[in-house]
Amino acid sequence: MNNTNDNINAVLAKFCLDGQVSSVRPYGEGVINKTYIVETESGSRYILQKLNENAFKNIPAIMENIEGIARFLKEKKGEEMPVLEPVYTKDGSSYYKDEDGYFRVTPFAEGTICLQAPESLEDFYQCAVGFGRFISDLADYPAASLNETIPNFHNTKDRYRIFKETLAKNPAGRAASVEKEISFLLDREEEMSRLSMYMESGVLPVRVTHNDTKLNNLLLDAKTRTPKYVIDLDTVMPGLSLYDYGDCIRFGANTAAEDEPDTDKISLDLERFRVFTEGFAKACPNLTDKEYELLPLGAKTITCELACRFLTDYLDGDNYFATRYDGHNLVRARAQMKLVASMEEKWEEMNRIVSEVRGKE
Ligand code: ADP
Ligand code: GN1
Ligand code: MG
Repeated sequence: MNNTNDNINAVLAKFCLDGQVSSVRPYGEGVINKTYIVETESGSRYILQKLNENAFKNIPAIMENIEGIARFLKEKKGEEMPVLEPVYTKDGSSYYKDEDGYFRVTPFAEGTICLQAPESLEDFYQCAVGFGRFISDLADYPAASLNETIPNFHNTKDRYRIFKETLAKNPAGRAASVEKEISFLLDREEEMSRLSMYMESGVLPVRVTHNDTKLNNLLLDAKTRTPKYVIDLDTVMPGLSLYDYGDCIRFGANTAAEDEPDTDKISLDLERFRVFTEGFAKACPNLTDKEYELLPLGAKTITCELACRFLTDYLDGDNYFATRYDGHNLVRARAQMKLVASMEEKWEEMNRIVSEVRGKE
């Protein structure tokens, strides 16, 4: 056995795995949970995750949501179900808790690929289909039964409140060095609060949404490059279609990585924006007129919201997102702000593309 330790083995021993564990290695590029790939002597592979208790205050509630969603989709879609079922412990639980924290196991999705960026327009179209279909598949899920795993997760207005509170306290003494970034965010506060208000007032329909639709939270079939599984279901909650649409645009229609330090490389790719919009409209056929109209604002809001979250975490001393170097959260925040600025430059074209796509539907 390599790269493992007694505790992880003790944890894995609680789950119903096929065969003796032969290796455990860190895996993937998630920035919230700790993810490992586990192999057994019989050749089965699994994903083991230690869940982040700082981000998630009620992990049993998350697992209850995931169990409910998996059960619902299995019944509705059978073999075609777009999520993975948890592996249960020998006691029949979908997670295990010890003094180190909460752990869960999922079968490793064999024959799939996970993209950190689209490799072609077709890939990005397929991501839109995958995440869009997830919303349509869950349209008749009993939303009221879902636990709110992170309260106010995409309440941008509330994200600004926390940002301003952190700024006032300035716990890491970094505020003076980021005045330009602070002004950038404050200048957009009113506009960025609009979607949260439309959600509260019923102008936009509340749907069951994923809420964390980075490309690397979707696994594509390696052969057909079509959507196979939506993963990272920790934040499935009632939300807006615009958040799921927006987060995908933010990550996948950016010409550079979300933490690119050279902001000259960052802009919104309008061709990708168009194909994603086409795929999302096809997969989510019942978007309302208001949802269509506000798709560009969805992309901008979620990007600015994340800029706000990254800068808040930087000001706070880097306690939420995993960072790989000093200043990583500031680099991320600046990258998101550059993408917002690019959206502002291309605002008319974004709106024109959305109208054209809508006209064809
Ligand atoms: P985080 O919340 O930290 O992003 P994820 O659940 O997204 O955690 O997992 C991190 C990465 O691990 C994913 O982006 C993906 O590459 C990989 N991964 C997670 N679950 C599976 C799975 N069941 N099969 C294959 N790869 C997976
Ligand atoms: C986190 O969990 P992961 O790595 O897919 C975060 C998202 C951010 C993203 C930025 C629960 O996503 O909201 O958009 O990082 N998830 C949570 O990379 O906070
Ligand atoms: Mg993830």
